[in-house]
Formats: sequence, C-alpha cells, structure tokens
Amino acid sequence: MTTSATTADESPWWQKAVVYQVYPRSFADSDGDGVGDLRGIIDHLDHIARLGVDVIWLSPVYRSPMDDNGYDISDYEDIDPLFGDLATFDELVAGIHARGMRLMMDLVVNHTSDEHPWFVASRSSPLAPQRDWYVWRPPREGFEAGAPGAEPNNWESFFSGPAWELDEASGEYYLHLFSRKQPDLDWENPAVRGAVHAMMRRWLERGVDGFRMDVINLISKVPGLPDGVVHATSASGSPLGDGAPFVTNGPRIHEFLREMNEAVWADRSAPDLPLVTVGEMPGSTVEEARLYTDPARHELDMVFTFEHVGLDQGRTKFDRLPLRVSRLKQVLARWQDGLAEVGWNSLYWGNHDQPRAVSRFGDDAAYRVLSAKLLATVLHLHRGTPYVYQGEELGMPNAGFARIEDYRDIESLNHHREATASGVAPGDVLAALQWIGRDNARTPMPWDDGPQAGFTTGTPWLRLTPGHEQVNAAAAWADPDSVLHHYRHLVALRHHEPAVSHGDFALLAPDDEILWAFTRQLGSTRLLVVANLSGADLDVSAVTDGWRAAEVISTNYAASKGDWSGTTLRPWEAVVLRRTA
Ligand code: ISL
Repeated sequence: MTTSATTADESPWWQKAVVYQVYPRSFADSDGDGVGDLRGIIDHLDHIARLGVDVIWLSPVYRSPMDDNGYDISDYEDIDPLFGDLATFDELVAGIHARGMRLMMDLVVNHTSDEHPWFVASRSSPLAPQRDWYVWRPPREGFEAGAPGAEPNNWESFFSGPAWELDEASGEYYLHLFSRKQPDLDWENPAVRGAVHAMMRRWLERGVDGFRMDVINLISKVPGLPDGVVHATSASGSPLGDGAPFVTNGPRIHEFLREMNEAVWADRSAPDLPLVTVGEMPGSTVEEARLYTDPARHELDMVFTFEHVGLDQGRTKFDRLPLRVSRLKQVLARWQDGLAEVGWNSLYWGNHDQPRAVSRFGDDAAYRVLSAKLLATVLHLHRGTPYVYQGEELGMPNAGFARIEDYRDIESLNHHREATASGVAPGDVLAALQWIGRDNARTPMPWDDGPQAGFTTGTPWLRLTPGHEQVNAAAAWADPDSVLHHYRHLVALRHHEPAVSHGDFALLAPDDEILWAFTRQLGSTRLLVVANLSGADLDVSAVTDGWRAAEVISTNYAASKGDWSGTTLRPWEAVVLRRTA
C-alpha cells in the first residue's frame, strides 16, 4: 500500500474539484436558430451551480467554419457569431465567477482551421513568410502530385483517408492529422509557439481560469515524418499507414509544455492560483502521464487517458470488442497506483467524443437509473478530478440514430463514406456508429418535457435523443431519487470527505467480472466501495467481512441508507461504507 505525496489539506484546489463539461452547440439555444449559444449557457448556469461543481470546461466557442464543430478555429481571439460575441462571453465569465465556479477554455493548437489567416497566408505561396507555420512537403519522390500514393508519407488521418491534402497551386501537400480543414501547425517553429503563448495570455487576462488542451500530446512530430506500418488502402487508392507512433508524445513535447508554462504563467507556485490545466492525450501510458503531471516538471496538472475507453475497441475505434469488466477495473487501478506518489488523475466516463456512459458500461434499458448512478459512484470514488459531461448527470443514453441522414459528425460521416466505399456492409457501419459514434452524446440537452425538450424554439441542429419526455433536467430536479441528485450527492461527498479526494486506493477482487470493489484510506478513515455490475443479486460477504458495523455513506437504491444487508447487493447496486480505524 502506498502513501500519498499530498494530503487533502495542503493540496491544490483542483484536486478537490469536480469539472462539468459544456458542449455549447447542444447545451441551450437562446435565439431559436437550433444551435446552443453563450446566452443559453448563462440562462442555465444555475443548473450547473446547483450540482455543486467547481469548474466548467467549455468546448470551443471561437470563430470557426464548424467543419469539426469548433475544433477547427479560424480566429482564436473572437467568439463565433453562432455562439455570441465577446461581450456575452465576458458576461458568462462573470456569471460563472459570481457563482463561485471557474472556467476552463478549450485550447485547440495542434491545428487551426484552413480558413485561419495564418493558414491562408501560409498557403498563398511556398515563399510566404508564414509558409513554415504549417507542415508542407513535396510529393513522394518519383510520384506526380495528386497520383495515388504521392502523399509525402502514408499516414492515415484520424478522420479516415490520407493525412495529407494537395494544394494544387503549389503542388505541395500539407499535413492534417484530423480533417482536411484542420491543417497541423508546425510546433518546431518558435514563431508558432510564441503566437500560441500570446493568445493564451490574452484569454487569462480576460478572466479564464485554465485550459483543456486538445490532443496536446500530438504537437511534436518525429523529424523526417517516417512512413508507418501499412494496414489498409484508402478509397482513393493510397496505402494507409499508422502515423501515431511518430506524432504521439513526440521528441520535444515535454520541452514545449515546459516552455508554455514559463511563457504563459511564470509563477505557478502560489497555492491559491486559480489556474488549472488538463491535457487530452490519446495514446499516453501511465508512465508518460506521470512525467506530464509531476508538479516539479511544470507541464500539466492532469491528463485525460484513453486506456479505459479503448478496451472495447480493436485496431480502429469502430471495431467493437467485448468489454471485460476486470480489464476496466484493472486499467483504472493501474492509473491510480501509477499516479499515487507523483502526478494526478482525471476521471471520466464520457465527453463529446465518446458514447454515453450508461449505454456503454451500464444497462440503459431495464436499469438505466441504477446503472447510471452506479457508474457515477464508482468513478467519483476514485482518486483524481472527476469530469461530468453534460447530460451524463441525467443518465442520458446513446442517441443511437439508425439512419445515416441523422448523423452530423465529420468523423462518423467520413468513416461511413470510406467504409462503405471499401465494401463494408452499410448495416454494419451503422451498427458501429450507433454504438460508438460521437453524435450519440452530442444531442441537445433535454431541459423539460416540452417541444424540442426546451432546448430550442426552432429546429435543433441534431435530433434529440429519444425518451426526452422522461429524461430531462426538470424531471430530474423534481425527483429526489434521480441520477442528478445522486451526482449532487457525490460532488458534495468529494468536497466534505478528504478520504474521497485524497485517500489511498486499493482494488479488491481484481479478476471478478461482476463485482467492482475497492477501498480508500486516509489516516484513520477507511472507505469501502462495492458495486454489482449485473442484473442479479450478488453475494459480497467476502469483501464486506469486517465492515458490518460501518456507516453507509452512499447508496444508489432509493431511501435504503439504513437497510442495506451488508452481504448482498441487489441488481446494479453500489454502496459506499465508512469506518474509522
Ligand atoms: O473521437 C475520438 C476518440 O475515439 C478521436 O478520434 C478524437 O478525435 C480524438 O480523441 C481527439 O479529440 C479532440 O480533437 C479532435 C476533435 O474532433 C475532438 O472533438 C477533440 O476532443 C480534433 O480537434
């Protein structure tokens, strides 16, 4: 059993915090155009404040052609008119601060939009002063520009097809790890880094309290950009290889993050510094995360791991594998252990890129409410900073759209096009989208049981998730046994029980496929979490031995505080016990 490096008392504020993610397109629409906006968020801030959370992470609201819903930015300094303007943004910041919360902005600097003035200038000529702000390369030797296989290397884009786009005018290609409208910035260029730092400083001066850094571990690429292992051929006939090993946690990533710290917030030592940073890091191991989040290294406060959300996926995210609960528990436990002494975990089940937690890990049919609460209990009783994605607190299930016409996400649409073109049965492609597609969790927030669930007076940009007549915020606030009230309770528990935020973690029964059990310990306080991931009763006496007299401090069954047997968990029941010494 390890001892923790920081105790609850001397730790930075964000180690006791809970973050709520707002996906602005789908939160609340104030002007009837069918798209959520800043005024809509302002109007609904009390929903978030009443949950008790400490921080709001706002997905991008900057000016954007919206090829990837704002993750393609054409002006880092302005708000997209679809969402509002800078004056409304200032009002939002004030409203968040007035409620005692903080605001974390999305920082998307691996790439810009192809409509960003930097890229427009870069593209204008091979001799343009900003040419080297992006990654330009001539065609592969011996190939004519535009011929299949002429791309400078064989990397596949994360959004299907080659990761290079030909610029006809110059006959050169630019790199885009995501869509062709998201050209990668060249971080080797100090002018690029300086421009990003200056932009970050301006947002901090404007009052924001931190950054969630989009795919920040992809910004340093291996020089030479070597070909990856080939695994497929694109619909256009180019061989496709895996570029991930050459862009993930690249050679200069730690240097770039440290430099960013020095340039943007010189002194991070003040204990009450409002700042918080989290790096989105697909493909990072726990060992790498320890380096990124070691406070002595001045890089990041925490990172988003993808290991636990990749366990049900094969070579690509659309290849479905059966999920083993034992693996899920063990992966999260390994991250708990790996960051126990040095570093810090972020904890999440879902976000705007993942399907709904209750559909993926729970039972969204017979046990939607219970399994949503169970998943919340298990996650929020880990050590780290939990993230709640809008709608998760209502136990929203996947949208599960059965027709391709209902999808809007570029990743899903590109995959559908490429996969069907290369011969995969359309029904199989749709089944994969219904399970893992990003639109599953991007549907409008259901506020009430009225038309369009109170999200908009117009036509929503994406259809609502079926069932909003029952699953909506108004109904949840009115029902003391709702998923929402359970989240409120878990947030409060973290704030008031130091063993929740800082206790040491130990996984019990690691190989059990149904029981999820672990302990937390801080000083003389011990907690036991037991959860039954099945629809049948489960005897848990083997792990509750010695806990019979313990106090029940959390349960997901209505009004059962006093009456838990101590030996049997009902279907999808999750209980937290506390005892001293
Ligand atoms: O959805 C995914 C996980 O399976 C990835 O393809 C995802 O794109 C990746 O995690 C990076 O995500 C971030 O950057 C993307 C953007 O589309 C995502 O919304 C964002 O969270 C490009 O900016």
